[in-house]
Amino acid sequence: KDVFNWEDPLDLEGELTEEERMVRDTAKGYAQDKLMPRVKSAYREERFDREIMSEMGELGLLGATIPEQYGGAGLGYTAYGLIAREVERVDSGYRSAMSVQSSLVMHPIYAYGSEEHRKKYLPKLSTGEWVGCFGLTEPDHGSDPGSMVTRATKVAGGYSLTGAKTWITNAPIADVAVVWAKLDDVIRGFVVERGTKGFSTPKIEGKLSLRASVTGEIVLENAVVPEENLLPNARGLGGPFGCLNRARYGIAWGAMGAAEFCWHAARQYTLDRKQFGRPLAANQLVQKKLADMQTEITLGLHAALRLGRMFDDHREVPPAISMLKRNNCGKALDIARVARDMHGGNGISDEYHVMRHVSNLETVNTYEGTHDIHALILGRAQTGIQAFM
Ligand code: TGC
Ligand code: FAD
Repeated sequence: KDVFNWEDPLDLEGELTEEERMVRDTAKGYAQDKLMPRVKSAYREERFDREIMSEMGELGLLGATIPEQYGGAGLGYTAYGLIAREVERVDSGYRSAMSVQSSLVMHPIYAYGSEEHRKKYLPKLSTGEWVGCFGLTEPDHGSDPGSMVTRATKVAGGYSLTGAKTWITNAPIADVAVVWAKLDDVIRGFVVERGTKGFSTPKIEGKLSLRASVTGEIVLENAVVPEENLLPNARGLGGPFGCLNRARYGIAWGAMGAAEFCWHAARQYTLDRKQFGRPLAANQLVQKKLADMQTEITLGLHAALRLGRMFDDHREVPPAISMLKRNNCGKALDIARVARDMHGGNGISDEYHVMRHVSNLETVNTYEGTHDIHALILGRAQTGIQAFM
């Protein structure tokens, strides 16, 4: 007879293929052995170790869904989600680095680029030899990227780009940027390489969240890119959103990884710590909190798995992605805050890691569409009425 497994009450493990479990184990081993030992100092020093990209590349964790002929691992979306979960169990910033490279840089080059683009960029991005970033958000246009003011103008032999992007993950260390700009009022994607005159990526300092990830601006001052750097197969907002669909899906898994860390830490801490002569875990209030965490995480993971299977069958639909990005991020943030509280004073120390997850999840709840923007997407999808303005 089956016994109840408190860590996996609905047997997620049993739903995975042999290959998916192997990928998960590789990602988990790497994250625990190589990322966990460096995260505390990286967070304190607001530092992203560049070699992480090469390490992930070596293990096939970058561009996992990209076909092998371009250097990807040729895996399915469930496997990609499992990677995100294991990496974010350590730190959301490390998952950010992985998902920007995979979903926001390699995917558009693969899906919207020419064969030459694929051959030129994807192999180097998959090994981590090159780092990429994705420039959509602007200083005055975040939730409403359709109003962007960055412009591309046709010039002899190419396009001249002018504008500014901000809050761009990996920008300061990027070798290549996928930049979205309006050409004749239509949003188009451009590949901008480091070294292009008029292209700079100043670092944003002083973040109190996602400190182990590097974030910057992209400044474009008449930056001229060759004609062939225009991605031919993307026109309109559907271009960047096709990438965001994949990254948002990965975040739905990743946020649950961070939440699982916090739940397991809170359980162990309250079993070990005694007050009033008995373990904290012996109190009804504490057990209720653990039960709520267990329930929300189990539901969130199984929903993410279902969405992964829909992606693998090419049946994913954007509002369903919004639902899980929104719900799993919101629940993860709630869980991390409660876990922090259950650690008492120790909970604010980086020794226990939960406060770092709380702080990170504030960003995760905001980027790739805020919690409320995804509510409006869902509201529109069920009423037919758009309430953005
Ligand atoms: P709307 O009228 O809704 O759509 C305009 C066009 O875009 C198409 N579209 C989509 N296509 C594919 N997938 C989706 N999810 C799509 N959503 C929209 C739509 O079909 C339409 O196409 P067409 O051909 O008819 O023109 O546009 P809107 O301007 O009303 O959009 C409103 C809204 C709120 C839905 C949208 O702008 C939004 O989602 N805002 C949030 C912005 C956002 O998510 N930014 C993310 C920046 S990147 C980032 O945060 C990376 S962090 C990475 C990390 O570190 O991990
Ligand atoms: P705003 O759009 O100004 O929103 C502020 C508040 O108003 C939010 O609570 C929002 O929900 C609310 N709001 C906005 N519109 C409405 C409305 N119509 N109705 C009700 N409420 C509304 N972007 C990239 O392009 N690439 C990246 O790699 C990237 N990485 C990031 C990394 C970090 C660390 C951070 C913090 C952000 C990153 N972003 C990136 C930007 C991110 O996507 C935006 O911050 C996000 O989309 C929100 O935009 P905003 O910050 O301009 O907030």
